[in-house]
Amino acid sequence: MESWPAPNVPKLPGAGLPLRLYDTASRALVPVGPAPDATDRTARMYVCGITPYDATHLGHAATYVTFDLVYRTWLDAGLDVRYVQNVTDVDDPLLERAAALGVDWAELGTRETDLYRRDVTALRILPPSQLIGAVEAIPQVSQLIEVLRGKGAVYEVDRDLYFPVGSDPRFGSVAKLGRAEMIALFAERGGDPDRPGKKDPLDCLLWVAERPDEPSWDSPSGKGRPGWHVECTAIALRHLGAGFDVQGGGSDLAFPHHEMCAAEGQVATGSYPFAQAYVHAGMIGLDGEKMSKSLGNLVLVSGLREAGVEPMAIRLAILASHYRADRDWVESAMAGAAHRLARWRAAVSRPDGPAATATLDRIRASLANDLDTPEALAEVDAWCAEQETRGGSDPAAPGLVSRAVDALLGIAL
Ligand code: 5CA
Ligand code: ZN
Repeated sequence: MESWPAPNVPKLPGAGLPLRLYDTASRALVPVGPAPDATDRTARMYVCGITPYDATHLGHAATYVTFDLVYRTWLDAGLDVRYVQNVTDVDDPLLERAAALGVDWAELGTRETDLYRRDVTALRILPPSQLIGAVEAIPQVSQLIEVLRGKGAVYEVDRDLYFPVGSDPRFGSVAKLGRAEMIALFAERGGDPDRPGKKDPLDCLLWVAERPDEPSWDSPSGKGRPGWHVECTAIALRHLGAGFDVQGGGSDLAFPHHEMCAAEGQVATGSYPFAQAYVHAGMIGLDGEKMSKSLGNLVLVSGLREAGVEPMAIRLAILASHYRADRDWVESAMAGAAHRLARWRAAVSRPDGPAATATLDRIRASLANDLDTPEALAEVDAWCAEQETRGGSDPAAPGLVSRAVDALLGIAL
């Protein structure tokens, strides 16, 4: 499907550093992207996209800003980036929401996806190389199910098709949870551990057979629609290939979603790992609860924009804390971010200032170290403080800071 317009990314002198990120599977900081001596200079990333029924709340925004920084850091290091994102434009939560609202599911999906495009454009998030809807990926999903069937990794329960997690000896290696915890999270996050007829409570749906009043498509498995996890497995394998560099999303996706994607992908291709690293952003909450439509505690990017909040201040507020921290959205963060933005703008609008090459080096080092944005912001603050107190005589410095903040943090001053 159509992506969104790309903001300009200014060129910076020199080159950025190789990026290290925290990998959920190995529970350690690992280098991500091609090794410095690799001949293929393309970094490959898949980030789980929205289910278009409650876009775009600040939790979504924080997660996509996080992976936007991964993209920008890779570009700065001189890499090519192939970035794929999906839109889950058919799935139970979307169909349920559409039914509750009395609107057509496809219309709801289109409307919310359009709103998402506008919000991420305003936040200066770089568009993925490909934005792929679940509906348009149905041929790839069907194909993948046939491959799994050929490996004996598909069975039927009342016409629905399931993936037996036991077919992957590495199942569990992404989130590394105990069985009781896996079953509890599976039930909480869209799974059906108690359905009679399943071989293992954790087996996940691959194909939902046609149901009354629900959309369905033809496939070798009969009429129906894709299950959730296999959508991302199929899109990632088709557009990035097995063993791509980063699978990303919020931490709510580590289990079951990324675990299931990995298991399906590993069984289908016979190779391990499905992704080199699994990177997860913390949850944004409000008053101690995860932000989500079901809890009715959403702060929408579009709502803030309508209230006159500048998108760059929203972005700066997100960057003020580390991406992996679960955190509450607090009203006061916006005031702090607006103040910081005004201060940065004043500092770079002078004709000269203190030399900024070392500031650029330190911003690069902070980002390369698991996207330490609080540290990166502190470096810009420090340069501004110097500008305010002593000033400087380097006519190139304000422009360099402005371009660094734009290229690396996505903040247009
Ligand atoms: N369509 C699936 C992924 S294939 C999905 O999870 N959609 S979503 O709309 O629920 O979430 C979209 C992205 O935002 C996911 O990466 C999810 O992990 C992330 N996300 C959802 N809620 C929050 C939150 N409160 N804080 C941070 N990230 C969130
Ligand atoms: Zn996904």
